[in-house]
Amino acid sequence: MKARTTMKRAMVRRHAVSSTGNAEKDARSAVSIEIDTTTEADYTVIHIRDAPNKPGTLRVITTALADLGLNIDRAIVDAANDDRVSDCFHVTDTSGAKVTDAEDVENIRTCLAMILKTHFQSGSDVARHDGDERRSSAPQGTDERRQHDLLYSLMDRYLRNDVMSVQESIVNHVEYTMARNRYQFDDFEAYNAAAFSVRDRLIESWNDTQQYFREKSPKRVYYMSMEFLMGRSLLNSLYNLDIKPQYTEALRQLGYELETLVDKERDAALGNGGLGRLASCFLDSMATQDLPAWGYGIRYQYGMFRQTVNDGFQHEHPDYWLNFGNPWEIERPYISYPIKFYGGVEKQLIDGHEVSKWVGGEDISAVAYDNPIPGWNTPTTINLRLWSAKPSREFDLESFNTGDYVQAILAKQRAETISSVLYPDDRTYQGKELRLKQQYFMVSATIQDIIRRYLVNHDSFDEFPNQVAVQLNDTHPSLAIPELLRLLIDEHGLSDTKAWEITSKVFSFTNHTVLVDALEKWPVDLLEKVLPRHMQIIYEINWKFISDLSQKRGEDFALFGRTSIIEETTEGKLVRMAHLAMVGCHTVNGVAEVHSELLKTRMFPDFYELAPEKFQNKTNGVTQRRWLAFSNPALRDLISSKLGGDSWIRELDMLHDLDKYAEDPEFQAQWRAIKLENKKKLAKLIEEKTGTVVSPNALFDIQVKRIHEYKRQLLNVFSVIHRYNKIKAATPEERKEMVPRVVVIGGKAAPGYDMAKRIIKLVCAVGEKVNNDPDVGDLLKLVFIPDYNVSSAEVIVPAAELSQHISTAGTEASGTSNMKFAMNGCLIIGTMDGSNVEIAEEIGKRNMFIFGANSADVPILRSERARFKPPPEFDGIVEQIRGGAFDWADFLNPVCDAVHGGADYYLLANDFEDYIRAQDLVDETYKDQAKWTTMSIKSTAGSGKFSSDRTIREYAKDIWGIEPCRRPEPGNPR
Ligand code: NBG
Repeated sequence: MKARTTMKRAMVRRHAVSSTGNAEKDARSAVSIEIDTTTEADYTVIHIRDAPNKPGTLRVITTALADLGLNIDRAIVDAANDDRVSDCFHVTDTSGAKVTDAEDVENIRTCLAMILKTHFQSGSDVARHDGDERRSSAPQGTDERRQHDLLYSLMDRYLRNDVMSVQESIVNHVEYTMARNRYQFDDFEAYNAAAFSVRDRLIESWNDTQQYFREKSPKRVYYMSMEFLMGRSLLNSLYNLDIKPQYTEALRQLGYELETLVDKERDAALGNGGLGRLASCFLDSMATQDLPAWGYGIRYQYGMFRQTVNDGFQHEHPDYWLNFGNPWEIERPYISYPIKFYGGVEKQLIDGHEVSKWVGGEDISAVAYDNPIPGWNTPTTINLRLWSAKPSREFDLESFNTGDYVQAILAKQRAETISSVLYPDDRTYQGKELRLKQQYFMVSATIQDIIRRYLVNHDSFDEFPNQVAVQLNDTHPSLAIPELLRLLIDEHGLSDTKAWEITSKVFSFTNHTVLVDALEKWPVDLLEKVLPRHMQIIYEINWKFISDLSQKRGEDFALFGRTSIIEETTEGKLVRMAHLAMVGCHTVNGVAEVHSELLKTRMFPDFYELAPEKFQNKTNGVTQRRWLAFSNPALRDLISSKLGGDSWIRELDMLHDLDKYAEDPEFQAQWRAIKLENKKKLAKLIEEKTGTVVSPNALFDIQVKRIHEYKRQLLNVFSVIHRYNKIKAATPEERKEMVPRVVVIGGKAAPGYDMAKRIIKLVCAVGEKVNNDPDVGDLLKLVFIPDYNVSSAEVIVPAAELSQHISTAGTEASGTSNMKFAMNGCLIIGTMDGSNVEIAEEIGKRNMFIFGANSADVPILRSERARFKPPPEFDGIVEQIRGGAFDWADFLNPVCDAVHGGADYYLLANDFEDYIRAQDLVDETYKDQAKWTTMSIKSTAGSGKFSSDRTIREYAKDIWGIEPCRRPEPGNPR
């Protein structure tokens, strides 16, 4: 018996065609089938000639032959022209013998003719575009040409998305990818198999998109970020690929609920909060708008820690998100780049030129993991490339040669630490060496990858700025500037001037903070040790910058000191990363209008004066796909029913039209019914996570975000205590008039942020008291929802009726959850800070609950706070906490100290009364459900501006200079 040969191993050779074969021509498809039993000693040869070049033909034939019990030993595919193909198969029967029996031959021919006829008449398979690549790269030699044709024929169609095919692909993954029994797999395995089968479809789309980008070679944007807070992928991919109904049904028939499987996925939590989530929303918008874009970041082994809260104390647990595999990524072991640390710089003479060489030190490798990012309602799938640190091959070899095997293993472990953990602090920079190494690791691998891609079709760097735009998500990746210079000068031999000319046209930088103190600075000593060559380059950049400045402004040493990239302090010199970014980038932008103004006036006034044209605003946005259409499907359907379809999911401004229905009682009733259902789901989640039962009929009031003093969760707790006191003091009659409220607070505290942890404790302590007080009942509940993350946000946001964005004015750069809440018809109670200001412009202040000092007044109030007399209510609450009303008085004292006795940096006491006034107005308004619903509908209607699609369009046009590049729809001619 001959071993069965797979198609992939088929030998492709030309064989003479027998003239003795009998041919049958089907009139409709004009296929000729000849079966030759004489020419070859060991094989029966089947010729199929002049078949229409329809995708899937090869698979249909090979499946039919297999069904007939034939082994295919060789296959020759000859796509003579674009319309017709001729295939030839050498086959044997199950025992490995040639088929000669006339009846068998006839049977084969009839079956093939029938099957092909059906195939050519049906129209279900979708052709993949061969693209220019096929034509241009088709080899000239006959054999190679045929191998090429065979490959294209084998990959000429997309996977089918009917229920049967989906099931087939799921169970195939159960068996062949996960090696599980086809009839016995649990929910997690079913999730994995479904995810792998979706990934197959993503890969097809990804491959074809990348191929199209390669052909068209447009200018690309590279979004570099140390954080991507992606959340889950299954549902998002199913929606974006428009295959959710088929998967739901396919799984249902197999005995699984899609909804249950969705919950089996671990969040990809490679980010802290707003900055990382913004990066993920941007990827979605770039893909949906067909931009030739790439995301670049780090594949942390441990993402954002998992938070548990025991007795009110936060505990951090490692996030083992990769332990059970990650079906969404594609490992690319062959895409790897060397990354160096430490060592020194030598001058070498090369071709008579003195060149700097970074030598010695430690070498590791950065290995690529690709994560396909599908767009919505488009054939485009872009890539998020995350780097993982591995030991370099050279290093291993060295250790092997010196016989130090154990050292080699230890070095391997050391190398891997670089991408092991995400730093969980989103605002303070601790100057840790490992963090610096992470930044450089990401930056260097990315820039090397960008250069490699560019050089595929360029032989000089002249076109580089016309082909490459790099966006730096905050200063974290700003070492990319000296790294590009280093590679251009030291590795590619460009002059300093030329290299700078190119570099200064490539990068742009987004700032995400309002506080000058929060800007990233690295000690020169550390940079010099870890990246000696980069430190030299930074000095050169600075020297050039200061020289230019002195030409323009004369010897203004104070100005030099303020703007220099190097800051001299008593503890030593520091590199100001924001200044490096400012000097090396062609634009800098803030993330909301007020923030961008603060950049000019408060944070970088000197730079603004020197180069006002560099400064821009790009108000943040969020993707309405994940945050409204997918996480709130009932609301999506209701909106679509009024807006004549779902085009608004791409053009969010269309939501304006909902204004018409804001007062329509029937629409309002539907709107409220959806909210109620969403609240029930959240009530269930709250009970599961905290054990507290809350009534879905209460007003759901939410504040979920990282715990920070500036975000003022404390002010929220104070108002809860105030409410509690009011309930306790009220008569039963008065209590009947009160609006029941569920206050939900959630968010993580940085592990080293003591005050934030005490605030969590206070929330829990107050919750403990209030939730168990029989006088209070359903009138008030306060719950701290642990481990707030993207997936819990997908349940929380659609259920919220009121959400709190109450930072001290001038402290929150933008805030983005406010946008998600508003989109979902949630009213905002907030200060005139960050993007609240623009939300108020769009939705109307009268549809929000605005309170508090404005950002212009804050500095004055702050300077006067020692003399400020807090309202008696406020003092009373402080005394209550100090006096042990919620127990833990000693532990909670520092929290009180921070807002009392002239401290109160974030002005809680100043804003308290106005905040309570706004809260009272919330209650009053809620009593009038028609009015509340009108405001809720108007919130959604006014949130069109806050789509990240709009933000990305602005970046593309004003900063990156890139255009959409959409590959043709599969199945449509270009
Ligand atoms: C955050 C700001 C938010 C802003 C996001 C996204 C960081 C360092 N900054 O206000 O605090 O919405 O960035 O721009 O995470």
